[in-house]
Amino acid sequence: MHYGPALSRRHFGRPKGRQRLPRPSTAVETIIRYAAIAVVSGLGVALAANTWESAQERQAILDALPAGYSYSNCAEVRVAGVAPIYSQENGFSERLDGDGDSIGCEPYRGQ
Ligand SMILES: [Ca+2]
Repeated sequence: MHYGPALSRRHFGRPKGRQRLPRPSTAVETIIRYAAIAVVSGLGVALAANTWESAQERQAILDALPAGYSYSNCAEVRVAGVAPIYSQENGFSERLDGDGDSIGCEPYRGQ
């Protein structure tokens, strides 16, 4: 019986120096990969811009408060869209901060 190269290889493993390299990406795969990265990056930028805009609007609301004004309660703070409100900000009052951590009207505290 004759043992050919195929059988020898099966018995002794893959010959060294002939290991298969990963297939290089095709141009289409590369384009798709970069397009996906671009889309995800774009969403991130949009989200950051939106967050930044919201922060600007919130600050504008606080800046527009009359001097010395503070919100009566957290319902008012939330309706104004500025909750939570911090101790150094316009409109803050200690009555908005039941637990005294300098943050008024935190979510889920039942205030
Ligand atoms: Ca607090």
